[in-house]
Amino acid sequence: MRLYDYLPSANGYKVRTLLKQLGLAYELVPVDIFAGESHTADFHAKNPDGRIPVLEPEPGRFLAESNAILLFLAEGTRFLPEDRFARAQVHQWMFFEQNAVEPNIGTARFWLLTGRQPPESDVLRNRVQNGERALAAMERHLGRHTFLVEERYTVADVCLYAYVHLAPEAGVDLAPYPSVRAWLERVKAQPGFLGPVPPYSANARVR
Ligand SMILES: N[C@@H](CCC(=O)N[C@@H](CS)C(=O)NCC(=O)O)C(=O)O
Repeated sequence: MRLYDYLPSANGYKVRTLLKQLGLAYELVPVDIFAGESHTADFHAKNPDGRIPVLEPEPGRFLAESNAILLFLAEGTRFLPEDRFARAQVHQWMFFEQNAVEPNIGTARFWLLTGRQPPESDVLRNRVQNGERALAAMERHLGRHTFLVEERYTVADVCLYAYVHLAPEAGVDLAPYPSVRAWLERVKAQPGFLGPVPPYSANARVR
């Protein structure tokens, strides 16, 4: 199994976390997305969208979209409930992540850390506000639950942890969300958790 990835990506981090927690061996193929390596004809044949992460579970078969990869890997394991409704709740949180968390906290972090937007810009502030709204939703839920689904650690927690724990790097303060902070600690304490997300490479910066 191969994973095409750029290590500072939190989308890739989700996948690498689950691979480690499942004890699955894989070959990491580094892709320098800031040198255009994800927009070659060869890479577009793996993911027409030209983004990492991409999993090659067997030679010549490619799967993109971090959450699709997570669900593929989690199938038949303790990370994905069998009950239909509980599975749908896992999907609910993973759709929420791609809709409300990643485009706001993830994009604000990317812009800030790579100099693509100044902290005071209106577009950045808008992403920060939407990120805060997402964290407020999680706070309401996690005030009553230990994990996102069924009071147990699932692939939804692996997924949401990736960008939520990086919120401060996006200019989003986690102080107003004590239940989210307590949940982050519970997730981080899971056996086999990965260390920190590596910093962006120098070629990611525009100024
Ligand atoms: N929704 C996708 C987003 C993937 C994504 O945005 N990947 C970024 C790195 S975090 C990338 O490869 N960017 C390169 C590009 O857009 O050219 C996922 O969850 O996998």
